[in-house]
Amino acid sequence: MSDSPSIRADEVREELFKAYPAKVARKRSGQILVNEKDPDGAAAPIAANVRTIPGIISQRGCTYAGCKGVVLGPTRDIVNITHGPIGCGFYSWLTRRNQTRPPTNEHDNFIPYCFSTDMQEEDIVFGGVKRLRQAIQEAHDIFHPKAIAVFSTCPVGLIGDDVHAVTREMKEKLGINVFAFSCEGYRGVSQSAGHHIANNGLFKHVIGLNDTPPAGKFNLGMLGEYNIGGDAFVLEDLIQRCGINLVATLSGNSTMDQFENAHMADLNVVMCHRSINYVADMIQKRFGVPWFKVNFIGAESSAKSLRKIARYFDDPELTERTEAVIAEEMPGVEAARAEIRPRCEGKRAMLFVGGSRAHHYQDLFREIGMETIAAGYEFAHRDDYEGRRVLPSIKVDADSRNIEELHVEPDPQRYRPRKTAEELSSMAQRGLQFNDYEGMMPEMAEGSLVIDDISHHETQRLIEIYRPAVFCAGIKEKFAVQKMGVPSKQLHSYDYGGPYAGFRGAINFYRDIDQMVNTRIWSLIAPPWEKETRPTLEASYVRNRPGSFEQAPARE
Ligand code: CFM
Repeated sequence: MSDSPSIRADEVREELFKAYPAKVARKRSGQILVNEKDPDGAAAPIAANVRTIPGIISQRGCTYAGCKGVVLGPTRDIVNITHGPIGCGFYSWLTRRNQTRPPTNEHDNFIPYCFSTDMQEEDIVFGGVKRLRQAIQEAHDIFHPKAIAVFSTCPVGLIGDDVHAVTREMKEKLGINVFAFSCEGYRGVSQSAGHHIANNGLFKHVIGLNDTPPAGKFNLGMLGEYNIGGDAFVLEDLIQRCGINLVATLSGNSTMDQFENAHMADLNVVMCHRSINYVADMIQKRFGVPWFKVNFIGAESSAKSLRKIARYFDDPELTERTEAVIAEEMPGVEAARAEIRPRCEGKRAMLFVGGSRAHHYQDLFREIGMETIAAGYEFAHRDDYEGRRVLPSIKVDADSRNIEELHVEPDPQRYRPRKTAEELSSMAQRGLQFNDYEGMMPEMAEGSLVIDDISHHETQRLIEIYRPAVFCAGIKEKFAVQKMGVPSKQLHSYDYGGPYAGFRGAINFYRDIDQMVNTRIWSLIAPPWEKETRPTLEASYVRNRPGSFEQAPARE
């Protein structure tokens, strides 16, 4: 292995800037940090949720993707119509592995379909509302769905089609819920803006429509879980075995009915903070449902999260059942760990993903003895890096101000605090932190690298210098990375693998990573730098500090 503890992160950081013009280097210097924490554990401020530098080759997606694909995409019984040229619909068609399981084949499942208005030049010139009206009517006549949602793409915003007027009109005409999202791709700096727009739209048009009290004794809402690779199936099973009733998930394996009833839960737990924190806050403000952050990625984290939920409901029987479930699951996890850990121990991982997983998956790597030496999000905000403690100090720039902030008040009839202020504060004193997320950086090692919106150049240099055992990213980077002789695990789609959530998921992950980092196949690929002659940072390590850095050897 070439992993050397003596590679200095500050030198690597400087190295990354070298290829850039001064202005670019200056901007990137705020987004690339060597993790340092002050005595009370607070991380240094990072520049995040800012515009990508044109031409830098970012991993990011667009606002439309965040709204249509991420938040609404996993729900099976809404017909989601992309209003725009066919490409936007086509490229967001079945590209995310959000699975769903309708109770029978007779139940609606529109996920396999791609609905688009297929705008043509004529529509761009004369306006596309006629076509949109027609598409909604057609979808209604053919599929008779419970609801239809419309998603605006860039040209729709540019020509000014009033999609909301059309959906209001069609809602009236058809007698079903029809609503639209102004989530044009350019609307924000990344897909993150799309999450916010989706959260707002769901809150305005869907959540709270059905006040039927849920049947369970302990009623839970799961926010920010999208059933990638079947994760939600694992979690639904765990939750049900503990004796908890899942009222709604936003939005893995979900239905429109669940969204309408989501405000009737007695507790909301948040998995992916970035994509759904707005809904969590708004439900709390209007309906009185408290929320806290959980993490079901990693066996230890899963056990901790289940116990946290049991503590909230504070019922001896529930606590007992929860402990029994954990006790059933743990031996399998421990056996897998005992086998795999010795083979993975000490190896190094890099994680550059989305707005949540670059943090959560560090727990899974830690469980098999692997260290995360560099990590970053594509589009997260400072609170996801540094924790929600920095929220008051985040400066809202023009791009964020562009996204509507809903003003939410307690509902005069339906606001029902699930716990009194005293109960909440006594729970907080006993370690149940509500409305909180500690962020990624405080949990990462001092001296590790944290990089926001990583570029292709930086990816390549990091791999050349550190030669990690695995590089976790997405499909855009995967093959470029593997051509350098380093395995790449997709943490968006899980490649063909998963589920990775919960205990069973942890075992799947250990096994997949074990195979990837211990296969001999990578030694058969000659990486480009082995042929390089120009002086490089890694070469200078060999020169200046003999023994501190081995030149990339063939992996044996
Ligand atoms: Fe949340 Fe996600 Fe993520 Fe995300 Fe995503 Fe995703 Fe992701 Mo890809 S909602 S922020 S916009 S956990 S699609 S399921 S894997 S980038 S880290």
